[in-house]
Amino acid sequence: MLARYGWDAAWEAVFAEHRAAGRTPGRVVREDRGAFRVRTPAGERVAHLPGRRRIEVTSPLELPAVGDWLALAPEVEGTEARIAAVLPRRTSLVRRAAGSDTGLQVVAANVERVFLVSGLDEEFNPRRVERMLSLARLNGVGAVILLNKADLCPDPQAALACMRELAPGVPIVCLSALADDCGARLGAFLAPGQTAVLLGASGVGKSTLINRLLGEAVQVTQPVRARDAKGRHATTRRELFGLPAGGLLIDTPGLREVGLWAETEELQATFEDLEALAASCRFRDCRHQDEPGCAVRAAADQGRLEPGRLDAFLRMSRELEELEQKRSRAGEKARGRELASRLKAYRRVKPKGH
Ligand SMILES: Nc1nc2c(ncn2[C@@H]2O[C@H](COP(=O)(O)OP(=O)(O)OP(=O)(O)O)[C@@H](O)[C@H]2O)c(=O)[nH]1
Ligand SMILES: [Mg+2]
Ligand SMILES: [Zn+2]
Repeated sequence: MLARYGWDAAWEAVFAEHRAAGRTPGRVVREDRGAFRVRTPAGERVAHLPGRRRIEVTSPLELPAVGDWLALAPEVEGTEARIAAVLPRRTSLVRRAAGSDTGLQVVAANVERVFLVSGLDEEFNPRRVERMLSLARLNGVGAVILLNKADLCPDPQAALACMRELAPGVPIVCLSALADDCGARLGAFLAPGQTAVLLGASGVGKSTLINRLLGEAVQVTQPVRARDAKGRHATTRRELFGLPAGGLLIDTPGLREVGLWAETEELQATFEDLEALAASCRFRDCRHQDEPGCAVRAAADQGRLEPGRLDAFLRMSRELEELEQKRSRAGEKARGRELASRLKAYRRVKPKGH
């Protein structure tokens, strides 16, 4: 019954001690003002965190998020379920919360894949896609680029070509959520029991896509502004849906900004082409800004590296550096490191078949 929601033998093994204690597994499908809607073998339940003393929470990252598997305490007749524990995440998509310097947020837990959605009706913003792509990579979650609203674009092939260049090796799907058979186009990325999350600006068509895949209008959608094709933030909370075809898909509110969060070394790893060039820089710790003998800058000057890519890298390094400074200033460096190692630990536990 829970297999429908992604439960498997590996989860059962992790759950053994909870099973022995009489607890029930359940998956968070939605957060509701401090309470959680959880899918359990007995159907959907509302679950609450117990008093602070029962679960030690030192960071928002430890709170349940949509996609998490929980251990629920044995039910007392007539009461709502109580959350006893959050099972260790296989993956999590963590970002810096909008408008916050250091606050982190789990966008989705235990996802195999993230769809980075853009609308081809708005001005094409490759940098935004690049940032979302970095976010996915930094979190160790496989990305698929989804170019939606192909029906509104005079030349979808050009957009597709540009994207291919920007993101070599990343699968790209170009479609119209309104006109195309979305199940057929996305089925390969939504295998039964696997979970994916939709990420993108407001108005790009995330909820429209969910409704098409569900076969009914469950999610509210809203037309974009005629003036600039900006969305109106129709979706206000994250929610996980079981699709009729067997996959699981999480709808999210439109991103206002893509908050990166990572260690600098990890950022470098997401720019592999840059890293290869950097091996020839004179200084091992070259930051490719104004150091002499910088092979990266030389490549950009000679047109062997797209200047926009170097700019994006430098911008993100700066952002991460500032973030790191703020964290240490607030005396939170140690905690940041601890979180970083925990994030790495999550990533080490890869889902089976990946
Ligand atoms: N022409 C066209 N319109 C689309 C397509 N996909 C979505 N739309 C329209 O775009 C508007 C915004 O779609 P939503 O699904 O609400 O967008 P969203 O990404 O969920 O936006 P937020 O919930 O605000 O983050 C709606 O009017 C949809 O009908 C498409 O493929 N083609
Ligand atoms: Mg929406
Ligand atoms: Zn350099």
